[in-house]
Amino acid sequence: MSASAEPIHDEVVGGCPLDCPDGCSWVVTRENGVPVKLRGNPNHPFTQGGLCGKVNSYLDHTRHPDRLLHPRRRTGPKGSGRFERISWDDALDEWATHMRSAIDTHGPETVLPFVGTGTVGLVQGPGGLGQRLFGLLGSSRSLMTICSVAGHRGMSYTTGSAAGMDPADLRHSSLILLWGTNTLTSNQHLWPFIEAGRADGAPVVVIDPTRTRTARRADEHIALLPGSDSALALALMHVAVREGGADETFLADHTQGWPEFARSLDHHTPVRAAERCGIPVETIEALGARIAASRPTGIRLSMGMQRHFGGGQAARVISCIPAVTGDYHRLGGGACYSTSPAYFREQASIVPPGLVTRSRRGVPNTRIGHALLDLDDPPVTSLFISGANPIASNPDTDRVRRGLERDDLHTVVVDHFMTDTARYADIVLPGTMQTEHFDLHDSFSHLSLQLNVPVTDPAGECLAGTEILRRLAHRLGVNHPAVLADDETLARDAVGTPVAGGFDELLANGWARLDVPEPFIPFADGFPTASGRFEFTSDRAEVDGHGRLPHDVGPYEPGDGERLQLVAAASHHFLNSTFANRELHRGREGELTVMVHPDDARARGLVDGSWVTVTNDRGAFTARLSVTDAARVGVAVSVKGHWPTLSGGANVNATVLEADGDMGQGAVFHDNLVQISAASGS
Ligand SMILES: Nc1nc2c(c(=O)[nH]1)N[C@H]1C(S)=C(S)[C@@H](COP(=O)(O)OP(=O)(O)OC[C@H]3O[C@@H](n4cnc5c(=O)[nH]c(N)nc54)[C@H](O)[C@@H]3O)O[C@H]1N2
Ligand SMILES: Nc1nc2c(c(=O)[nH]1)N[C@H]1C(S)=C(S)[C@@H](COP(=O)(O)OP(=O)(O)OC[C@H]3O[C@@H](n4cnc5c(=O)[nH]c(N)nc54)[C@H](O)[C@@H]3O)O[C@H]1N2
Ligand code: SF4
Ligand SMILES: [Mo]
Repeated sequence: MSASAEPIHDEVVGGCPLDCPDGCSWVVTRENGVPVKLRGNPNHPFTQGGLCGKVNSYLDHTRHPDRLLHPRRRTGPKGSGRFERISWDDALDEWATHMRSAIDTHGPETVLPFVGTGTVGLVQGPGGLGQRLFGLLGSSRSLMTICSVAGHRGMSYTTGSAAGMDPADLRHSSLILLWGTNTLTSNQHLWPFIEAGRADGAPVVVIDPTRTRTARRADEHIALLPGSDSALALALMHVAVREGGADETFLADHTQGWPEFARSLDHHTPVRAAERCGIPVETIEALGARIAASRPTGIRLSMGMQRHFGGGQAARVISCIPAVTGDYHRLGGGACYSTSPAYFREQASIVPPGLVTRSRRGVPNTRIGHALLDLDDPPVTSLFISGANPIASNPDTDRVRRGLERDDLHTVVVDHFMTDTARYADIVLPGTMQTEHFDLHDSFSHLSLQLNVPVTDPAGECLAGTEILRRLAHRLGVNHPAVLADDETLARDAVGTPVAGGFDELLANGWARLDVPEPFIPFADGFPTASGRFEFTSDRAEVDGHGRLPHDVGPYEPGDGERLQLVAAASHHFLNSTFANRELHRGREGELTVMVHPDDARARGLVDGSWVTVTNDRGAFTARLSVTDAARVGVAVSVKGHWPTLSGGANVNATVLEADGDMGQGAVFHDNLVQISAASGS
């Protein structure tokens, strides 16, 4: 072989686009300009060189034979999946023509952009994509309620920010509480930091109704009833105070309303909580005493525990624990729900203020059924879905489906695959993947920004979401420069000043730590609340209808001794419904399964391995039964993400209630009573 035939290799740093706390930085190796290898960035302090089992094969994802490569127009009934190939010009002309006539007839709020979490990039994801164009048009605004809003709202009343510590500082904790998080599945790059804390003597306690793979690796697992976290946390503080764990100096100097809150704890005895949580009194006594004695306690709470009717209040209550013990001021102490508020400045600037305010009607993205079936002033008649698969991921599939079936609704879906949702579109457009477009990423578990530059041309005729909307804007006659800005400009606008070296450092390194102190003791100079103190009492919460004091709010559907509480959280091998159409991932994950405790199976005459029907008055799905004490009595356990069309027609969300949680109209995915019986014919 001649020397000139030697392949040329280069490496480009980018980042994972997925809605995962870890926000990994990755390195793509190219051979003669073609991506051939993908690995975690060894220089990134949180990624530490590894990705995850879901994403290692991402380059295969980009070349998957089922990938959408051309625009398509539907030729069969909605849902049939029958489409024909059309040109980009035809697709965009048809969309623009329809949207203009919808706006003429009903006004701009008839347009609903629904941008999901397929990518959470600040440019291509829900924070940025289309915000400027749709803001300028005055269309309805999609509110990101589906994931984490209740917890953020709950903590805003006490600490003022959900970024209550750097999760990596759990390595400095003396006691580690993993509260409603399946870390080894949905936040796995945090695990080495937890192990480092454990190696230094910190016990790891998992508080989760299910014996997850994380719970199995912990020193203690507290399997409380779903939706009872506030009761547990209040009782733990009751015990910790009684055992002398209150830091009176911190409480006097840095908090508001402590005497009133302390009095309210009197009622929250371990005996009372034990009954509400379905756990032994001794468990609560022992953990309360441990919290009193351990300086500091580090709490990683996560989204699972707030997907309940009382979820916002639960986050508010749990955030009180490190205030009682003064641990917010100690390295390795505090409560971190999400580091995303640490990035607040740049998220705010992706949409110039003048372009946000023209949209008046906010539509929670958990309530797409309601938006499509109930709104009539004006009705939604022009729907744009990008990066979302509501037939798989939204509550109450039947309502979502009926909404999408409406004859007078024009739907455009941008995705990578013909998802269950795309089948209902009038027009399906092929979007670029992460190796093909420009983006910028924050994280909800660490403190750096990741830049992603395209490393290859788009597959087929795929276009980035931003480019699709620029082309649509031209056709709608919208020529505002902020709307037509290119992707790099959007990213530059978004960065503002939060990294020390600015955008150029990001361009050079692919990632940069936020310009925040190291170590990160977020409340060392005061809490970002109205008083500057930690607010046990909150006038604002009272005005908002959430009570002056943090308190216990029960589930919407509490266990009734007969039906089971169904919790369906993150699967290990899918990311929401992403990858759930891939053989590799489906093979590892297995079929849709529901776990129940042996006592609950016996009471219903159900046999391990048989097919069962899981029902309530909202709908039903069929699953394989696994009889195991990993599920506690009274609770059924499944996972989110299976595609209904690949799982017998329905997944868990057929049974989930489409309703608002207590705060921020958050989702109530895990607040769900079901009946389980043998599937007919089995
Ligand atoms: N592999 C994988 N990783 C993911 C995802 C995925 O689908 N797969 N999804 C991503 C997304 S979008 C998000 S938002 C995060 C979500 O990840 P998490 O924030 O961890 O949320 P969940 O997976 O919903 O639930 C986590 C745990 O909470 C428990 N839980 C449910 N109800 C309660 C309760 O009332 N109290 C307590 N204490 N625990 C409860 C569940 O049993 C579950 O083990 O993960 C991200 N990472
Ligand atoms: N039962 C139950 N249901 C849940 C949850 C639960 O805990 N339990 N969790 C909820 C949570 S936390 C979330 S965040 C939601 C997630 O729900 P969604 O936001 O709907 O996420 P996905 O279902 O993964 O669908 C994302 C789609 O985006 C596509 N995609 C990926 N990248 C891009 C891109 O760059 N451009 C475009 N146009 N498309 C792209 C993917 O192919 C995929 O089809 O699900 C919720 N659903
Ligand atoms: S899904 Fe999460 S863990 Fe996996 S590569 Fe992406 S950010 Fe990292
Ligand atoms: Mo999420």
